[in-house]
Amino acid sequence: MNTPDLYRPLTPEELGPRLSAVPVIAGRVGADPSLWTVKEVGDGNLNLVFIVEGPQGTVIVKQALPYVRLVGDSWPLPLYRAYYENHALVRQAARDPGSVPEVYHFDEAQALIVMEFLSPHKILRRKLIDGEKVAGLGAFLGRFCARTAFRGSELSLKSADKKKDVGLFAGNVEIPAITEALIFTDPYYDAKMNHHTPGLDPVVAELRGNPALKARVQRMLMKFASNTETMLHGDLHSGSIMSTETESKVIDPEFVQYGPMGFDIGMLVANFLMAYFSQPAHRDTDDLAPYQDWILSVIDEVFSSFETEFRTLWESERTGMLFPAALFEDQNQSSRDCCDDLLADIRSDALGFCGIEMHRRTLSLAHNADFEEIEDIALKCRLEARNLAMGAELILGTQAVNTTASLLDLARQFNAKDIL
Ligand code: SR1
Ligand code: MG
Repeated sequence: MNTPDLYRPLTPEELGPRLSAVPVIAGRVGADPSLWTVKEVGDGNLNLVFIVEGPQGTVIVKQALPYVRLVGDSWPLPLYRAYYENHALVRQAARDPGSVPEVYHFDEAQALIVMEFLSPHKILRRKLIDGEKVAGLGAFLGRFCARTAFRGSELSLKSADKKKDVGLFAGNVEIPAITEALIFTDPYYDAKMNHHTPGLDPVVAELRGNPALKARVQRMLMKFASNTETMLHGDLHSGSIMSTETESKVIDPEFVQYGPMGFDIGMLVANFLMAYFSQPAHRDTDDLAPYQDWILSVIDEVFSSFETEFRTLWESERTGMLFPAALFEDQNQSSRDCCDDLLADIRSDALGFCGIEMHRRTLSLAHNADFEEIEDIALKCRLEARNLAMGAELILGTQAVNTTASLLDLARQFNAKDIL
């Protein structure tokens, strides 16, 4: 594990000499660090990120800071999260080859990961705000969620291996604690670091004044904290995806933990829905409807590709202790209904997590650029109110949303509603 006394946040000037001594990095970037350019480009909530460019190539260096960058050193955060992120990247690469950046080097003492520089990829959230499309996006993400969910669970892994892995990742305690507070708890009371657009007060008061909603959220938190079905990415939003026009990669799994299978897909869909609801502020009238339709088509693809891939893996890779062939196929009984039931449960969990993520991004500490970049505050308020109201509907489940078509329909209904 980390030796914190050796650690210090590195400057761009220090990185060259340090990394050129690592043969695998010198081989990728060039042997002479005086010919390298190193820029710190991190704009996320937690870490330093450097682009290191040399005559032979470019790499990305991500170094954990001992505190939350978004807040400052008043909120310390353990460096060991880089250790777990490295382990998560290795597992994701094995479970869905090509889906994540390749790791070239991990320096545990410096909490530093050197990895593949993705170019000309852009952060997906930026592309969604800018109205850019990505071919195959939903299919890729649905497959990623299915492969990591299935192959990280006891449907596939040997039970002893999975339990050992749960033990390993259980050490990443402060990171899930962020999610437990910022996502599941803070939005529903007047927590210290919260902020929201002032005009939203009546909608916020309604949410916080609804014990049934808070009870549902707490049940979802219980699942999140206590259910170790599979290894999650843990923070799968559109800022954790980088895309070109035709290719996407998933980055930043430092929120990795074992948790319920529906969590990643629920977070992901929430971020597409928020992109959808924010579009009237980012598009001209002519482009608006077609682009919003495209976002909904991505959600549709995410679910269908998730379910298709999950079913394929169910048929071909069910090698763990769960639903063994000995109980079904070997006795000439189909297990297809078991798979359908499990998928229905995953979808139902996903929609609950989705609604909660939609709430936290407008009420808690960490908001998203989709809404934050809207300068017209009255418009921002109207769009955020639609997002909050749909989130509540998904959490409470008063309307049956058991197909993707009904989910997309619900989004269209809220997109046309004047909540405020
Ligand atoms: C204090 S960290 C805030 C948020 O940033 C990360 O990307 C996670 O989404 C976390 O909830
Ligand atoms: Mg991140």
